[in-house]
Amino acid sequence: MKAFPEDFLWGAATAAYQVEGAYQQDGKGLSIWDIYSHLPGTTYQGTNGDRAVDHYHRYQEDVRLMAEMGLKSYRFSISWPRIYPAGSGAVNQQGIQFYNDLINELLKYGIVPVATLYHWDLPQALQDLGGWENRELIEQFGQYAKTCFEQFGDRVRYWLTFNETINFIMLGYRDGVHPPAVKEERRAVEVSHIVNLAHAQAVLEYRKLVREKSIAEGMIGIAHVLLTGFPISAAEEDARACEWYEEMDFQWFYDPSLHGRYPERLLNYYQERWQAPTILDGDLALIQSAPIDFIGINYYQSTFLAHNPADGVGFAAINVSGKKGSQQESGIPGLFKRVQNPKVAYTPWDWSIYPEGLYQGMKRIQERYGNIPIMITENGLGDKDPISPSGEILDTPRIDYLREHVRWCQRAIDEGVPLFGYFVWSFIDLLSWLNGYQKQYGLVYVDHQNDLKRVKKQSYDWYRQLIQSNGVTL
Ligand code: BGP
Repeated sequence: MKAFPEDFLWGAATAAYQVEGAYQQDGKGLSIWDIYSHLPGTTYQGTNGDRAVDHYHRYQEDVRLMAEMGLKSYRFSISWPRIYPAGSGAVNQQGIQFYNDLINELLKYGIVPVATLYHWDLPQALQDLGGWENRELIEQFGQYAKTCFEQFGDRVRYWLTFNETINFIMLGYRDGVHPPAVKEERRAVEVSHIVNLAHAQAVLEYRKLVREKSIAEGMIGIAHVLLTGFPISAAEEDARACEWYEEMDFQWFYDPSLHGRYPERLLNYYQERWQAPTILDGDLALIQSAPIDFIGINYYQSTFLAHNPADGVGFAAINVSGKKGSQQESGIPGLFKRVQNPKVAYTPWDWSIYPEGLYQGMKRIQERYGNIPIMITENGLGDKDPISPSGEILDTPRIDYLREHVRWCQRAIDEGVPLFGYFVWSFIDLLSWLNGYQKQYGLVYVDHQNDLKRVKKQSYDWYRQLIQSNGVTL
């Protein structure tokens, strides 16, 4: 294969709650996940991030492993309650210190830091004030973002405001399986608007600091899920179902970030059905005033859609027995339903393996939003990796998965898609929100029976070679 662009960012990603641990250490406040995961029956076998993989204490070893792999970039998230234990007010200097140390360690090896401000761990203190349903969070998030830009913006040049707004909103407020465990779609729709305003506020804070030359100019964006939709058949009614799905799961989240508005048909649908979201004077102007520099996309799977009669299926209950987001038989009566595609392979968690969907999704982004630079902020395979008698972690299915997706990336670049980075989810085996430690994504294995010892997987070596050859070994 031919080489990728010279400065292509080959990376890997994690998120604070899933790796750090030290959940009550050095002044950190509690997050909604610290509370929620301790409630009975919320996560797989009661697993939580109290200790996670102890990255907080082992970050130097982890960064060394990244450097040895030749990683060009590392995406991590900043824990809001580590910076502001009470959500706002006093800054926790030890929290600042930790991220300063991590960033400096990365830079020591020439690894480019990419920081996400919100990967779902809201300070519990802010949840107690109503969480994302309270408009005060727009200001609070802006303030938290500003603090991060001021503290780290001299060294961090790539920023993501939010990770996957669709997931923490829909799983948290519609399906009730993430905190705050609400099951009211109307409230999910309200929250999606408030979160868009908070995102815009953070982008404006960033622009202001850059304008004032308080920090160097970098790029700011948001990471959205890409769940490319395909009609299951050539039937007209399945195509219409797919259009509705794309509006709900794709455009509703991407349009405000990239067009500064909501898709009209769906906005009318929500207004009629839920009288939501409540859009106040000035809201849309705020969203419009904050264009982003790049879009982050998290791609794992595609979705196949079929027509759903008015008395059809509702949302699938997402359980904690190990399967999150099983695509079968969930949907909206009258609009669409998700179905399994018999021609496509599925992971043990029923996620479709469809590398072409990544390419098609990027083409759709380009078609709808023009040449916005794209960073693939997550892509990876959740699996149970066997271990050989000699202790080797056998994860060739992960290598196959990654290779095929990277191939489609190359084709997209060849055809003019402005893709500039690719981040494997995840750098290391970490806590899967609802699935504990049994659903592995990492290039590095963590032995929970042996003091969290790190072991390189086959995929670690494969990725190292890929990076070294800049894609040529494909
Ligand atoms: C994304 C999240 C990640 C990660 C990944 C895998 O939605 O941004 O944090 O968890 O999905 O999901 P899971 O662990 O549920 O398999």
